[in-house]
Amino acid sequence: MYAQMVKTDGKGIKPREEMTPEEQRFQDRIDAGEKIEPKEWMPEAYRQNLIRQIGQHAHSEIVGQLPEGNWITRAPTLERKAILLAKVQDEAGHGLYLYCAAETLGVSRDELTEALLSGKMKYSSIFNYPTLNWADIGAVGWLVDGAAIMNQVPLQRTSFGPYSRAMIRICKEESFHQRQGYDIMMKMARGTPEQREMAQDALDRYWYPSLMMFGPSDKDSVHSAQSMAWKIKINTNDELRQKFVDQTVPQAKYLGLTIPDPELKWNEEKGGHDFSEPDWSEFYAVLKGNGPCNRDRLEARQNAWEDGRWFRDGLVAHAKKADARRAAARVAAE
Ligand code: BYC
Repeated sequence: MYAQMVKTDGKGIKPREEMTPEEQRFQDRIDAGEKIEPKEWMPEAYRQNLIRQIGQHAHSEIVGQLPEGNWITRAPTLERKAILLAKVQDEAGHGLYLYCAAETLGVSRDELTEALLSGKMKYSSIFNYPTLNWADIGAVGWLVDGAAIMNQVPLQRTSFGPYSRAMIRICKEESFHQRQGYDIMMKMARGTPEQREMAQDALDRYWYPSLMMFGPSDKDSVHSAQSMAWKIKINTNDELRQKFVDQTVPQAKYLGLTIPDPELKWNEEKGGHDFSEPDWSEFYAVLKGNGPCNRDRLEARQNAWEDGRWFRDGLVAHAKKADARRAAARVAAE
């Protein structure tokens, strides 16, 4: 209901016998692990689905700068400030790699931005939660970047060449981001009783929103089946959420913090933890625009877009003049 219905021929995955010979050849290439490059033939629904996922991923990187940017001026030391500044700058770079990858599919960055600002395209639900204090910056790095890495490492093997190559670069930087968050948490968790309390409170508030980052449970995921058949996605939402929980539990234990889930326990049989699902009604409310910070985040992007208009116009005017000069020089030389 809240999904952009990218048409996959009506009923999800098309059976092989209903595919055209071109579609069959395309699927064979995917199954053989080949990368698809921008100029090559691809089904229109594959192209649209990629634009949707890469575009939303790019928007998440850009909007994701806002909650952390909020703390650059208030970082507790010069070193923490420099580290946070570098991290936020990295996120801008990630957004740019991803917008470039999306552009190779024939959509412009202006179109993607307009779709974000009009609410047609989403960005990750997590960035609609506020960063109230310095411990939240630790929790964002540890949990949010930790969840992002869990999702992004397999995406390095995604079938679309430019997306896969962007993910390889992004993943290198994300591991540094996660470690800087964990380092802040370690300082706080081993600091004064008040600092420890702040670290626990940040974990309490960020735990379930971080679990929501992986998307709805598999039974409610609209795009997973087709996206996985096309290797746009490599794992299901629930598979990655489980891996994230299993990875994070010992990290919380090491910090001496408690994950806010009384149901959390090791399940020997499945070789993973049992845990409580997030409140999905909250997730859908956030997706509909009713999270704590949705309005602020979009307003900030809208203002940035308007404030930058003179600069974009200047660049286009400059490029046009340079083209005209080159054309005139060519004519003169003939
Ligand atoms: N937030 O069919 P489903 C980061 C939407 S941040 C908002 O399962 P799909 C970073 C979904 O788009 C992480 N919307 O979808 C870290 C769909 O609606 P539409 C960004 C969500 O695509 C620190 C509908 O719900 N990472 O990197 O198969 C600092 C149904 O879901 C969310 C990526 O974007 C959500 N959490 O699976 C800065 C990774 N979850 O589009 C930045 C790439 C679901 O039809 N993306 N929805 O309107 C993916 O791997 C997949 O798109 C998802 C969702 C796993 C997120």
